[in-house]
Amino acid sequence: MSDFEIKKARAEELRKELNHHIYRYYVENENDISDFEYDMLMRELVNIETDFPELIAPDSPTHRVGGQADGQFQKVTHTVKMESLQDAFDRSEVEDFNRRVVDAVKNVTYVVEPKIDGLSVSLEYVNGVFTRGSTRGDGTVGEDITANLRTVKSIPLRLKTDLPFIEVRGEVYMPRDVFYKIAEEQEMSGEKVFKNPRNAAAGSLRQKDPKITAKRNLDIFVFNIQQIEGKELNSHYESLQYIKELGFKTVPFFNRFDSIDGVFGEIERIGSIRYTLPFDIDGAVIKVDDFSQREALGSTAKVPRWALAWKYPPEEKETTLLDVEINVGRTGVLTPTGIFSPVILAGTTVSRATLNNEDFIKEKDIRIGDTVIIRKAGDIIPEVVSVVSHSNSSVPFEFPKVCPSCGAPVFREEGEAAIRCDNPDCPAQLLRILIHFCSRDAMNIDGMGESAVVSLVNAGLINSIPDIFRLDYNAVSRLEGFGKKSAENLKKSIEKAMDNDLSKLVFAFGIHHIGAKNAKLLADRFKTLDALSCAAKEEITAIDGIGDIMADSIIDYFSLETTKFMILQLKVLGVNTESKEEVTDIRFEGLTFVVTGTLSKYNRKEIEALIESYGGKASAAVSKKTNYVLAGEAAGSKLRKANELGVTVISEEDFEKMIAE
Ligand code: 0OX
Repeated sequence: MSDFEIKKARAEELRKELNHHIYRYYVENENDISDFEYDMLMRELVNIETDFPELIAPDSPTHRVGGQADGQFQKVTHTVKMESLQDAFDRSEVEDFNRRVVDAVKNVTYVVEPKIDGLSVSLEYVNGVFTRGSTRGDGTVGEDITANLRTVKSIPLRLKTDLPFIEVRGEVYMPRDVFYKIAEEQEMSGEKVFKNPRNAAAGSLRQKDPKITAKRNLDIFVFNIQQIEGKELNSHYESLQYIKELGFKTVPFFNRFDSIDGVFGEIERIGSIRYTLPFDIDGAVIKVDDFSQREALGSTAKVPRWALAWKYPPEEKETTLLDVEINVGRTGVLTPTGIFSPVILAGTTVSRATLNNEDFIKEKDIRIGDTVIIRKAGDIIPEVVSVVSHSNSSVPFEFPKVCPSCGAPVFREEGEAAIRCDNPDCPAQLLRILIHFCSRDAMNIDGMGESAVVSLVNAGLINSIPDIFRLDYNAVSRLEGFGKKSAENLKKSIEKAMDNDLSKLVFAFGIHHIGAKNAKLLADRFKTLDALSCAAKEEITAIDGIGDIMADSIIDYFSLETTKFMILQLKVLGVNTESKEEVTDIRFEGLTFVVTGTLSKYNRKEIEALIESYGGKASAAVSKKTNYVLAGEAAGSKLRKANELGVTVISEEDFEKMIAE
């Protein structure tokens, strides 16, 4: 045997072995080898694939860490529609559904399974190998997210049986503990925080770079066979058992009932364990089991007549309002938070909920000592639903007349629900201002998330915006939770932020009514902070999109002595206060390129990025709409198609001339 043949055989052996361990661990929750042994096997396979890239098979577990970014998601037309479900919110709707079913078919058996709150995807396998994964999209057309789905460890890359073809459907989700961990990390680093596990799963699956998806620890439950060749199945229950045999992780439980009372019992049972599950479910799905009965029932234009989704109402609990805490936000708004006797709600202990504003408290007549009903909106954010009873001694809640942080009088502007403190030196506002200043959409200072800012302010190292740019990094490195390395990294990110474009700085100031988009308009128009800070109202309102209220707010902000002093310090410290006019060359705007074959100077990612940097679109498929096919060495079918359709074919050299012109 040649060296290549030996390596080929070994790579196959390693693939099988690693895929088996991945299945044991991620599907069956069993662990047969140590992490070290696993890493050694994986390293051996990576080495072989690096030496012989032609040995990289579609079912190689090396795809699990995320391959090259594809740039964009291709459209996928689903041969079998990915139908949605009819929802039911009360008992009578389930009874109506059952009546319609039993009127049409005899001796019905239902399968009831939990409804996973994630994202529906389709997985296709040709001869047992995972070939394509796509989103549901609108049910008919979704997007190809194969590279991202390969990183989901419980999705088998090769099935246990080499069926000619199978397409299954499942729900990709993020386990709740993973979501809380990622949300905490996002909060720490000042990034935008995912709202709930479902959004987190959606955001992770839509990543352009599969390496990021790979880090998100997504999981899947498979619940349907969309198409199959090479196997006869007669019922849903049978097919769920079969897909389990193929190596998929099926919905965690599915039970059969031959009466609607049995179905109601199961709905209740699932409801009672709902919050003990480590993932979110938003209902239970009731499905007719027998495939021939399903066929007789058929589908409407939108949903199958043989299935129904029972939706659980949000869990509500009674508790006592112990206190109302008033927090002062970045713009000086006082927000009331209710402090309650702790209760477990949707799986976590809740003891705080926002009371929104003065009007909300008045409308519901919420008083300290009240017995209230609370729930979690979208199963995440706690809110007060209603007051059950006032305590004997209770009095209506009075909103404070002075700021709880600085003691300055607070006021409520006409037409606004918010009560504000407008003392620019208010310490509570300072904290919020600093957090906003450093946040991602503002100055984007890595390592200066909320908790870092709080630590630095509490340690007395930062008392104003300019203090950020004169931080004593030795002192930072001695603070708990920082250390030398983090202090060095922080220094680098702050130095980088000093060079930010003016628009970021203007947004970072947190001027009332000025969002990121308006900050950009202002920076583009005035070019320097000096020009903006002494602009006349008419000059400001002359900008399309900026009205009177915003202009007044800008003028008020820049006329404050504290603002003037801050700008002076920022300039002395070397913070950029000018607009960096980016000269963007968009010579390829409106043009679509398809790259095929091997180029001598660029890999696929680099050439596509180059096309896009000039405003062009890099597409994977040749069509009549393609403007240029950039063909390299050994170009194949795409080049043929371009010639057939009469699309202009250019060489790498032609392309370089186009950008050099
Ligand atoms: C779920 C889930 C979603 C199959 C045919 C109609 C709807 N989110 O857990 N959908 C379905 O069924 C599809 N089952 C589920 N368990």
